[in-house]
Amino acid sequence: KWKGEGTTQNLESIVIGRCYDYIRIVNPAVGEKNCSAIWEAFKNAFINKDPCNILPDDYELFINLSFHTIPPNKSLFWENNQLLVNSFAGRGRRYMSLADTLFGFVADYLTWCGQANSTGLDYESCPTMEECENNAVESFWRKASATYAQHSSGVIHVLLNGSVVGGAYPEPGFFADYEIPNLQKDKVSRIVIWVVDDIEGPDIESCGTHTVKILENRLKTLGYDVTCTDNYKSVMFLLCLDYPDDSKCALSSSAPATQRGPISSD
Ligand code: ENP
Repeated sequence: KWKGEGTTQNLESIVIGRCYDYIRIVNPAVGEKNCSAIWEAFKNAFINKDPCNILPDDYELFINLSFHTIPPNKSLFWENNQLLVNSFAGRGRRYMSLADTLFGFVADYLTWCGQANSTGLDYESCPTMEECENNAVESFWRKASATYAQHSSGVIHVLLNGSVVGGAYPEPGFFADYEIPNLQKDKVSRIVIWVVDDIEGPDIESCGTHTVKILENRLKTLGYDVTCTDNYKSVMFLLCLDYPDDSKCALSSSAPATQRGPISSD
């Protein structure tokens, strides 16, 4: 009856399995967590309720049970480049995006919803944002985003896509609406913005232009120390893995000489 995809099959096994994978293998530093209680709290946020009347705070217990601290200088916010962020973050090894925290990890790429007057999940269809914004998935990410931003500290990183038409910094968007407002000014030392174009994509936005300029101005007005870099090299190297022959991926021919530096006397 809804326009969106239904609940992911085997949701319970996936959430509980991902929880154990996270606490035992991906990031044991978070310590002991009760994965079955985390699943129950997750499910109780939306089962037996009108699927269009789920609020972020319905996930409060889920967040309390799955919460852990986020290492300083490791937060990575983003828009419009989920796959790139997944590999760049390296499951928390390089950066810890929301999907690399336990509370984001268990839900990443999944769909879920319940139904009024039934304790069952709806595997046929779930409401889209157009049908109602207070749906189970949207409210989950609103709560998770706000929590993630509140607990981010040190140098904050933001990876934006300079090749998208709708704006590298979309408004409305999770970063604009739930993350920036929840950053704790006294815990954040600096905000580093990276605007990276797709290798074969157009260069629509850059630091200092269009929506990136709007973002830079907003953050500066809020009192943050902001820097912005176009086509940050580390991210480019990762993208270039799939386009080794593209001209944007050529390693500069002067590089070896530069690296060798001045002729040494020994
Ligand atoms: P999209 O639309 O590119 O990608 C949405 C996909 O990313 C969904 O599969 C979603 O899982 C998963 N996902 C991972 N983290 C988030 C998330 N954090 N979030 C919403 N979906 C997330 O991404 P969006 O909607 O623009 O969100 C980007 C936001 O993520 C940025 O604000 C960034 O800073 C933040 P599922 O379960 O829905 O399939 C917050 C909102 O980390």
